[in-house]
Amino acid sequence: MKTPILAVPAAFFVTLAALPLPRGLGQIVLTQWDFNSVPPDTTTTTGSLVPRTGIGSVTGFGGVSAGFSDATGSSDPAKKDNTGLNLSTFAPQGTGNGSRGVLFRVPTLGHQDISVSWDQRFSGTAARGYQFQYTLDGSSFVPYATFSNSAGGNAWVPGNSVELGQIPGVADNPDFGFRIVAVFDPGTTAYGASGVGSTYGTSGTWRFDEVTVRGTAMPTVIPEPHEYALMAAGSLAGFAWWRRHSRREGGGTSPGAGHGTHGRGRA
Ligand SMILES: [Ca+2]
Ligand SMILES: [Ca+2]
Repeated sequence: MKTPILAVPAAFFVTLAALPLPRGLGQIVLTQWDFNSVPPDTTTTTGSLVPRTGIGSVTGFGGVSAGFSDATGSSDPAKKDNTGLNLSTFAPQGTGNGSRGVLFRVPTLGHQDISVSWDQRFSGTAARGYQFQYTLDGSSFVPYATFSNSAGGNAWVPGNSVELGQIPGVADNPDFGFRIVAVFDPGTTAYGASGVGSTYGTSGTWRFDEVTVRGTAMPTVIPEPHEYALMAAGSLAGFAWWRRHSRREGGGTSPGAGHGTHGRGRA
C-alpha cells in the first residue's frame, strides 16, 4: 500500500492557500464616472450615468436639473466626446442652503481607506460655495468639508478630494454615499457667485467629471508562525481522523465531501 505521505503536505498547503493574503499594495479605484457616451458619439449633450469603473448610482436632487454637457478642460483623458454631468436650476438666492446638488451612492464592501475625488466646473453665476457630505445609512447626511471656488467663472476646479479613512462606518458599507451641495458663503445667508463681478442666479451651472472613489482592500489577520504550526497540526489530526474513519467505513470519499448540490449550475 502506498503511503499517503503526499496527502499530509497537500492538506497543509490547502490550508495555507485558504489563508488571506497580506493587505493590498495600495488604493484602487472602486468606482469612477466619466459621464461619456459608450461608445463615444458626436455630441456631448449625450452621455452616461453608468460608472466607467465599478458600481454606483448618481442623481441630481433637491430640484436641480441634471443633464450632460461638454467637459472640455476636465482631467478626463478622453480625446473626443468628453462629457460631464451638468446641473442647473439651483435654489433662489438666500434660500435652500445645502439643499441642492448631486448624490452618488457607492457601496464600499470589502474596502477601507476610502477617498473621493472629482473635477467640478462653475459657471459665472453659479454658487462658489460647495460642500461634501457623506452618508453611512443611505438617508442621513453629514457635512464633512466645505469649499469655495476661487478659480472664477466658467472654469474647472480639478482634483477636489476628501479622505474618509478615519471616519468609522465608511469602510465596508453597502449604504455609503456622498453628495455635493451648493452652500452660502461662510457666515452669510447668501450664495456667492463664482465669476468675478457676476451675480448668483438659479440658472448657473455646475459640471462634474472624473468622480472617483478609491479604497484599499480590508486588512485581514495574518496568523503568527505558531498559529501556522497549530493549523498544520490541526490538518494532520484531521487527516488522521479521516484515515481511521474511512478505514472503518470502508469508503473512499474525500474529507468533507457531501451529497449537496455544487455551485450554481443551471436550473
Ligand atoms: Ca468626461
Ligand atoms: Ca456623447
